[in-house]
Parts: sequence; C-alpha cells; structure tokens
Amino acid sequence: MKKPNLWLALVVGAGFALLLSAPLLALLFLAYTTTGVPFIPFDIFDLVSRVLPGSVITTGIDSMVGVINALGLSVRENAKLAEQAIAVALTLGLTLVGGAAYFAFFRGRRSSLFAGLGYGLVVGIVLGAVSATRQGTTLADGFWVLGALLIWGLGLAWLQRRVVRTVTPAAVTAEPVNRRQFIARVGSAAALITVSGAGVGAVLSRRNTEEAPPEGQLWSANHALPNAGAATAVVPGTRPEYTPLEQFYRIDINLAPPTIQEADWRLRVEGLVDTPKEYTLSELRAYKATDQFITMSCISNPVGGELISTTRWTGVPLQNLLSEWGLQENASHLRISSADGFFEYVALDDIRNDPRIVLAYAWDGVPLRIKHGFPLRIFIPDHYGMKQPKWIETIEVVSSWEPGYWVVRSWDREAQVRATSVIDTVGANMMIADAGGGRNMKIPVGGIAYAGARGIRSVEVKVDDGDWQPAELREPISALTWVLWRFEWPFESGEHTFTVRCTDGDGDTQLTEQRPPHPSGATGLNSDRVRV
Ligand SMILES: Nc1nc2c(c(=O)[nH]1)N[C@H]1C(S)=C(S)[C@@H](COP(=O)(O)O)O[C@H]1N2
Ligand SMILES: [Mo]
Repeated sequence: MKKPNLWLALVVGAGFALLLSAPLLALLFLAYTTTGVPFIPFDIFDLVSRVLPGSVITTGIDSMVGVINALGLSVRENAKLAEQAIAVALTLGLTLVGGAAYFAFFRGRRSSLFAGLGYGLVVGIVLGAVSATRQGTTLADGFWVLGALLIWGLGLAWLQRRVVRTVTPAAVTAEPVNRRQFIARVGSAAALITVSGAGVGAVLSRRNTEEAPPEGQLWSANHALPNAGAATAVVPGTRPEYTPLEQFYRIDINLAPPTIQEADWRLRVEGLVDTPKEYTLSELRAYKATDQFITMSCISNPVGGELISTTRWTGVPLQNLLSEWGLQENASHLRISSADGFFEYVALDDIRNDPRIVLAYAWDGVPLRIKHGFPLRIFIPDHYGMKQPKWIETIEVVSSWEPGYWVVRSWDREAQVRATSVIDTVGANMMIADAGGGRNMKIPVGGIAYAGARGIRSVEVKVDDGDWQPAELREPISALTWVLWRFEWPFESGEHTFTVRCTDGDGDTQLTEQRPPHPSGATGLNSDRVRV
C-alpha cells in the first residue's frame, strides 16, 4: 500500500503543532510573568541576536524601526513589543517545522507516545541549555524548559495518534470519532487557552514592569528646574525639556530586564586590587552623592529620533571609591559588567579626571526603575548610552582595554556623542504679532540641540534656500543637557522647508553629511516641510 501524501502530512503536522504550541506558549508566558521562570521565545531570540553578526542585527533593527515608523507608531513605545512579537513568531515557526517533520516521519502509522517523549527530550535538552546559559539562570530553569518540551512532544504524539490517516483498514474502523469534530474541539480549546493565558500574562507583565512612579516623591514634582527663570520661552510643541520617567527611551540587549532584589544584590570589586570589596546599595547611598541633570542618547538614534531623554541623576562619583580598593600598579581600566551579560571598559584616568562619572542609583529623586538599570548604572559624560552599563554587578580592575559589548559587535570604540539638532515644531497656527507693533506676523519654530558634554554654542535655521539665521538659545537645565532653541520666522504663506544646524561648545558645526547610526552615530541635517 502507498504511504499517505507527504505534503498533506507536513501541512497537518504544522497545523496541529500550532494548535499545541500556541496554548503552551501562552501558559509558559503566564508562568513567566507570575514566577519569573524563563520564557523560551525570549531566550531563543536573545541567543540568536547575540550570535548573529552585528551587521545582520543592525539591518534587522533598522528594518523594524522602519516598519514601526511606517505604521505611524512610536519607536520608543513599540520597539520592545515588536521584538517580543518577533520572538514569539520565530518560536512558533520553529515548532511548526518540528511538528511537520514529526507527522511526515510517522505518516501512515501511529507514533508511540514514547516517540513523542523522546522527541521532546531531544529538543528540550537543546532549548533547556539555551535558557540555562543565560546569565542569572539556574539549573532549575533549564529543567523547566525541558519539562515544557516533554509535554510538547507528548502532546504532538497524542495528536498524531488521533488523526493519523492510517492505511490499514482495521485502524480506520477502530477510529470511530469523527476527525472533523476532534479538530474542532482541539482547535477551540487551543484558542481559549491561548487567548486567556496570553491576555492574563500581558496584564500581569504590564503591572510588573510599569512600576507606577511614586508621583509625590519625584524630585520634579516638588522642585522647579534650575533654568526655570530662563529668558527664552519654550515654543509649544517642543518635546518636554525634562523627560517624564515613563517616557524615557529604553534600549536593552535582552527582551526582558533582569530583576534584581536589593537584599541579594552587591556591587563586587575585584581584579587588580589589594582589597576586593562588596558594597550593598545602602552602603553606596551613604556616600556623598551628586545630582546631575543629564541628557542621554542612544547611538542608534536617527537624526530627529526619539532615543534621547533628559532627567536628573543621583549617584556617587566613581573616583571617590577608587582609594578604597588598593589599586595595583598595572591597573589601567575597569571592566564593568551587568546582570544581563552586558559589559564595557572605562579608563581609570578618565575616572580620576572626571568627577561627573558616577555610579547612579536614583533618577528624578526615586530609585532607578527596573527597566532602566536598578539598582545601579554608570554615567559617563559625552558618550552614547552603549558605553554605560545598567544593572551593574561587577567591577573588575584590569590592566588593558578591551572592546565592550557593542564594540565587539562593530560599533564605534569611543562612541562620542555627535552634535545634532532637531526641529520639533513649526507653530504654523501660533502667529506672533511683530514686537514693534507693525503688521508683520511671525511664526515660532522650536526644537532641541545636543552635543554631549560639549554643550551648544549656536543654532541656526534656514528657510527654503535662504541664509542660515541665528536662533535664540534657551538657557539649558545644565551643561550636560540638550539646549532648547527658538526661531521666529517672518511669515510668508505657502509651502516651506525649515532646516536646522548647530555648533557645539568647541566651535565645531555638526556634520551635514547624511550617515546612518551605524557605526558611529547618525549625522545629517534635520528639516521639516510645512504648509503655512
Ligand atoms: N546592562 C546593560 N546596560 C546597558 C544596555 C544593555 O542592554 N544592558 N544598553 C545600553 C544602551 S545601548 C543604551 S542607549 C542605554 C539605554 O539606557 P535606558 O534604557 O535607560 O534609556 O543603556 C545602555 N546600558
Ligand atoms: Mo544605545
């Protein structure tokens, strides 16, 4: 007798794998949000993105950002979600392939339940290893994943036995249950479990990660900004000068941040020191702290992008701790490593020369949020975020520089912030009467300019092909933040293109050549075409 069609077996196998894997993933997601056990799709995704060459990842990120932008969504709010969706889709895709292969292999006969268990065991060992290799996971996490895959294999075998189109007449008659009815029943159970598990999980994860800011405790709720009396007013429509914490951009190598309990956490100092140290968070808090208003930007921020934010950081100047460690003679750098596997190198000379380099534990007067590096992160002026680890656990004193996490992946060694300026708003409906009482009306144009710790010396605006004209600079919150600017343009109706450029505190005008973020940060002019 002929075996049943191979293609049919593949399609049926993929279909049942979907009915099995979707609810299983939903339940695993629920377990992940409630108990913190690993969620396989995130681990697979994180592993894949860690082993793929930097160029592939960069292309991937760029196209994702492109799609999000094309959909008119905010990259800041949706990038992580999009990545998580990709991770789940990738995993579902893998299980479809696995199911199809299984059904194809056993086409025309019933697989035994043991075959399914064995299949689950093999895949489970591989994926369990993927989850267990991740930093901060235990052997128990590996077994959790293995267990999930054993259930998956068993389920696959059970489904295969129920629906296999057997070729022996005896088996056909021994299969009285209507196949269509069976599929309908499995399908609706799968849909129900998937929707409810994923739904509850999503609600819980939202609640877990969106630690509501203790509003009243925020520094900004009770204080005016240092530049509150600035002479130049903000043009309405400009982004907030001081970023609300929940709007602070976020970039992590992993899909989910490591959750660290303060009681278990220590900052370890080791390597080329006479006195290895361990600090608790309260010990660090006991040092004299500094408060700095800082703008931080991601090197992946496109010109005019949202991956840039400003708030007030509180922490200990790192140079004040050095004397406690007994640095050995050949010590030259610190290797700072994080709970998520991220790491970077900082030169001791930079730390000795710059009291602005801090180990920060608070933002806007409250402890760092989990997503943003709780309990400890570093700030290094004038450099992009990729040089500044969050979730710091270990400082190893070493005798040479090595490339850090993103430098290994082909991003700039120095990652010094590039000067950039952005038009946030052209106030087409905000006519201002001429100060002289004349009949000429003006339109306010506003935005930001930022050049790391170098500050901004001037901002100029060009309308269409006209000359560069100076904008007014608003006194910044601090020397480490962006500068808001304002330009009043004598109104002329029609369609116009506004372009902005800035010059940094060293007198260098921003680069005008259009370059993408990779590898050294985006350059080019920002412009805005508006009908007025
Ligand atoms: N441990 C750790 N630190 C990290 C990262 C990370 O993925 N892991 N990302 C870096 C990058 S690329 C940036 S831009 C900033 C972002 O900080 P934020 O998410 O608080 O805005 O953190 C930096 N520090
Ligand atoms: Mo970044």
